[in-house]
Amino acid sequence: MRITAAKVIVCCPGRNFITLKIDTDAGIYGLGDATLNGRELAVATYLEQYCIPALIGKDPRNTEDIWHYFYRGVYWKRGAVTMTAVSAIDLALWDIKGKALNTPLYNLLGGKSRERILVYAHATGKNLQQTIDDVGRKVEQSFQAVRVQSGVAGLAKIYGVAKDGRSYEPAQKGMPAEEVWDTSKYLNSVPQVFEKVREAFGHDLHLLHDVHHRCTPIEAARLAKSLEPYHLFWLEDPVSGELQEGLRLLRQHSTTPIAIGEVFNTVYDYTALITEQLIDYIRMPLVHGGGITHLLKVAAFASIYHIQTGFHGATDLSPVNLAASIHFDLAISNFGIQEYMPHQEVVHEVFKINYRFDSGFLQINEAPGIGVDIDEEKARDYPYQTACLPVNRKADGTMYYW
Ligand code: GCO
Ligand code: MG
Repeated sequence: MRITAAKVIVCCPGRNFITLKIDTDAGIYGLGDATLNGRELAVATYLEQYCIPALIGKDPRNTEDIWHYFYRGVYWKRGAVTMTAVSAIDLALWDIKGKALNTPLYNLLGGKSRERILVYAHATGKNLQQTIDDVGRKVEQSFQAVRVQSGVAGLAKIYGVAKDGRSYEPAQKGMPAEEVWDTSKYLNSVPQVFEKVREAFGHDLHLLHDVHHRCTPIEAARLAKSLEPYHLFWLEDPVSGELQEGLRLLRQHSTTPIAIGEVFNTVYDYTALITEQLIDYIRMPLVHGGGITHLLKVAAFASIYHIQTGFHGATDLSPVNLAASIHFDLAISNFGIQEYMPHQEVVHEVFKINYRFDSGFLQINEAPGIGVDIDEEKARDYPYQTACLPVNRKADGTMYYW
């Protein structure tokens, strides 16, 4: 089998998505997600200018060799743009492999280790009451795990809290919006939120929280310690991702489980976090972390240290990534949980999906490969729109982490 053509499909059904489509002489094509929120066209250009010409003529079944061609073979390695392109190629090739063998992707990864995938939902509110109401809605929808993000008095806008009645989407049209941050107000507020949520919903519901990289190591240690009575499923990204040593301080002070890595791209971003057992869940998604080929190795490496997966699954990753994640989650033995934010309905005009949510879990059908298809004509109805993630400043104007 040979690769005969490949193209990048850019569309914006509610938000921007980049999809790589690889064609073969067997009449089979594969799809890979290449969406990098707010930097979409950088990946599209990388693929179009530097990868697609080199793919033509290669045997798509050689996923290992092709992965190394675009990773090891390239002098300028790693980084979000490069690795998202590598991921998209890898996902499309595994999609082709599954279709060629007429079997769902999970069968190529070891078969099923479980029948369904535990997911967590997002609950948000501008204040405590709204947040508790939203957790209640997720419980009614049968979610067994809920990530809780609440507004903080005195902060106008905050990561994770949706605009009234809308699902949360942090990217905004045009150049980055500016938000104002105050760690002290945040640290005082979060434990009170979890105290009330536990009071209202008891102790069986799994609760999660995302700090979004906003604490220094000692602040993160204080937060993790103060949340211990509410035994979170995990505390996510408590410190900035690039400072691996920061997690040591947190670990000395708290038993709250830690998840980290949605901004990581290769195993080299977190070898210390894994080997020193400074985290409990890895979050690097297939779409940014080198696809199936790399994540299989990272998940196996993490499993030796009793670390589980909890893949990033925000709506800025396309249905192709979510379906691929479900296959992966079904197959590996150290699966922990999957983030699940349902895409807006308009997304499903373009992407035809093969998974469904049922009673707290995601399930996938037996379509071969990854199993998601794209309607290219529909995609053309939704052209790209410039949109960026916000930036954050402290009240005195100092640039901070968003
Ligand atoms: C999450 C993430 C997202 C990111 C977003 C950035 O845990 O789901 O933190 O909300 O902010 O994916 O593009
Ligand atoms: Mg996060």
